[in-house]
Amino acid sequence: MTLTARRIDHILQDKTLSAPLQAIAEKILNDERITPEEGQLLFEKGELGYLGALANYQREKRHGNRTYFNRNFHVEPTNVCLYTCTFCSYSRLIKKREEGWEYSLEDILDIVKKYDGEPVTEVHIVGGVLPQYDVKFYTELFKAIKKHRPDLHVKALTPVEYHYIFKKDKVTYEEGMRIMKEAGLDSMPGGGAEIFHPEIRDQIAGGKCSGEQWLRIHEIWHELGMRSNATMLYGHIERFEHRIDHLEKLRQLQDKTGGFQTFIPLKFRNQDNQMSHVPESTVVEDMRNYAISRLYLDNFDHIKAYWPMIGRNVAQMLLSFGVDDIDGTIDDTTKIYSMAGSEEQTPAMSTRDLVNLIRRVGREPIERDTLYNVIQDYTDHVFEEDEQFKGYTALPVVNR
Ligand code: V47
Ligand code: SF4
Repeated sequence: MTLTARRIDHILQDKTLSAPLQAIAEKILNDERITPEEGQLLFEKGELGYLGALANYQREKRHGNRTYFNRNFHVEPTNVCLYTCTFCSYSRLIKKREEGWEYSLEDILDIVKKYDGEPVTEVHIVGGVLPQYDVKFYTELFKAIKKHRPDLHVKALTPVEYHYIFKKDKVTYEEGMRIMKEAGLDSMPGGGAEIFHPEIRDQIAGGKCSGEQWLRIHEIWHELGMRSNATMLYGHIERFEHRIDHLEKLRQLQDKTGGFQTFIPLKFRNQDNQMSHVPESTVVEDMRNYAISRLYLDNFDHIKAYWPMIGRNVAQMLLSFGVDDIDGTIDDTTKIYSMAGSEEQTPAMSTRDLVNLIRRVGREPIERDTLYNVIQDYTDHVFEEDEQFKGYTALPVVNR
């Protein structure tokens, strides 16, 4: 019997488990959908071991040991923003704008050009909202990137920016997303979702697009045959019912369009923002949240951990709690920088570091492109630098 099967068997034999939790476990093992009430119960009563075993069962059923990563780089056109989301360190800068940066199209192209010859497959563009970054700016930017490097996947902006620029330039969402597609936009990242429920959204992200508008822009994008991601910013002032409401809305839209690829839970970090007084969630709560996300979003292929925010060690553990994808800068050019409020003050890893992080917990690292086409299987790849450590990592006590 495999370890996963033993863990599941243990749950089913557990006489101390309440009847409702036993019933949910059976549903999950039979691939039946859990209800919002059952999701709520998992948040309230599901213990870490129970949730982990079930989420890992689903993860391995879908992906075996495969763990995906891609090589991308981030461009942030500006770190100044006219919105005032209380969890965000960018919002403070509007009052002292001179301390931030506001890149021109040429500045951004220069950043893109720095990666010429590097084996990156994706540029992720996201930042603050300012009036000069409008439909004209972004369509020219996407066209210019595509002209310079046609094979680079442009994953850019969120409904927060799109809602703002379409309103400002008086174009409908439908028209606007079609214009973006024609200009070269390949996919949309999952940001700006925060918590959809207005009771929380109005307090932490007032003024920017509503939950409904976020969902509608993704829906229109999916109807154009395109793909996107989704996130949830958790662990601040929301309650479990708001998380379930968020997950339920995503699940319903995914039933309708099938256009989401990946769900990324984002742990609220409390440094350098207006919510610094709100304590951060514990690691146990983080792991429970990832596991429940895997169980609830039965129509999402992938659950991703963004390691610069959650930390490498927790990301590694999450590979046994439903996560099958690890994201974060892989910088083989040794550029190091810091990121306020995140777990990692040096959020750059080499391909070798990331591959080894995945292999050390018995998983198979697969480099993918943005649309999950396999680029390279690193399971048995030998890096020159690792030759000397072979004996050490093969110790049974490490790999058990
Ligand atoms: O929308 C802002 C979040 C998001 C904080 O789609 C914070 O592949 C925690 O969406 N603590 C942007 N989170 C990042 C994002 C993302 C990241 C990686 C991959 C993908 C993808 C998307 O970051 C924002 C907001 O929800 N955020 N401030 C904070 N203090
Ligand atoms: Fe920060 Fe985005 Fe809110 Fe602007 S809209 S304050 S960048 S989270």
